[in-house]
Amino acid sequence: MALEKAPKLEGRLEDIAAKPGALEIVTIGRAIHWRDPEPARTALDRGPRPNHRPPRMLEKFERYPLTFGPTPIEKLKRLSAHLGDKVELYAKREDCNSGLAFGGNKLRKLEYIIPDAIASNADTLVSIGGVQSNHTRQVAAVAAKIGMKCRLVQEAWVPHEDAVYDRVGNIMLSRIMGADVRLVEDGFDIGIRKSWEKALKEVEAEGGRPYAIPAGASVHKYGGLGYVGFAEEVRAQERELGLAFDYIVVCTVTGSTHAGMVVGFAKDGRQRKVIGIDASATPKQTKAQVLDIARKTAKLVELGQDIADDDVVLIEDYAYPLYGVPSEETKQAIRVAARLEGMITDPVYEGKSMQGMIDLVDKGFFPKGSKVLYAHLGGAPALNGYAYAFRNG
Ligand code: 5PA
Repeated sequence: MALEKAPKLEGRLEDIAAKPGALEIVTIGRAIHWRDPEPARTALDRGPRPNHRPPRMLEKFERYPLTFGPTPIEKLKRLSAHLGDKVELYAKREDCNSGLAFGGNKLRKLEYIIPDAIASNADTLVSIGGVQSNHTRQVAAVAAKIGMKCRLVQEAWVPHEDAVYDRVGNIMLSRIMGADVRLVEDGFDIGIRKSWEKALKEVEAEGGRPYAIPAGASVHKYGGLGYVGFAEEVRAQERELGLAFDYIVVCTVTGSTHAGMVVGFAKDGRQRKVIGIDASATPKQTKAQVLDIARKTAKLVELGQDIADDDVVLIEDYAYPLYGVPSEETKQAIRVAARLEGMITDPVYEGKSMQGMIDLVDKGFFPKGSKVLYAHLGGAPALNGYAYAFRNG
């Protein structure tokens, strides 16, 4: 079959090339390529777009844009109706926040961490997670995008049924993006891990310049900032939409997503309306980590008020049977959200917070008429590792 001819664009290309900072045309054979003569002037390098101004609480922090901008909020009309229209459910689609390897919550966090990585003169991002970690996949994508190397430690956090669990989904994407992926046998723990510290030393011993990003980008000095920004973004969207959310539902594991929200929503007194759904199955440790990150982040952004123990609301009832293993109820919640809204949640994180939200609506936890915002934090690629669980849909 004949190749399609290159489109005739000469006239238009001249116009484009005349503009300052425009693309330069390079002809190689018959194909026409575009080259940016001033890489520092691409839209992303120029920094936030006008509709993506830094949230006020974060003005003093440097941000490296990795996301499209404010994430959409959509009404979950059919799911609300299915639950008897007792409350109005909405979703903020953090899962659609970026073109970087399917996006997700870590990109919002990494926007405030990457400037530090670049300033440190590192050449390798080093991070850790389970075999199907979404976080490590997003670190791999960012490393590719900014031209750094990436070393990932993938621990055996989850007992699994699928033979290809360590070949598909997130880990496959990280491999495709060129990350150096190392599997280790250690089990689940959200704390600082020996295997990760070892990887940092190894990269150094090999002559590299590592930059350390802990599990979930959480226990990092800037790990909580991204989700402070989420709260400010929600406030701006509430003004536009002419409504206010009574509750925000968030899945919690390594803690900086929830912690950032607590600090961000403390600004208008809504921190206890952030309902964390634990998916770690080690809730004591997770809650302590959320509190610690929230307190440090509050200082960092000069919130001007203390974070109390009770400001972190973490519901422990839905993480069973284990981290990374979906219960029958979690699988059912995934099907319900998929069949009523076409919205895909995963068996490790969002399926559990979806299950939690549905159950809390059923139980009357939210007063009648409440507006509940479900933070959809991503994670769908992991579904590929759970084909057996969904073999019949
Ligand atoms: C993750 C985390 P926190 O870790 O900030 O509490 O976020 C929980 C969470 N939803 C919620 C999705 C889709 C997530 O990926 N993922 C981790 C990973 O390694 O992917 C850090 C655990």
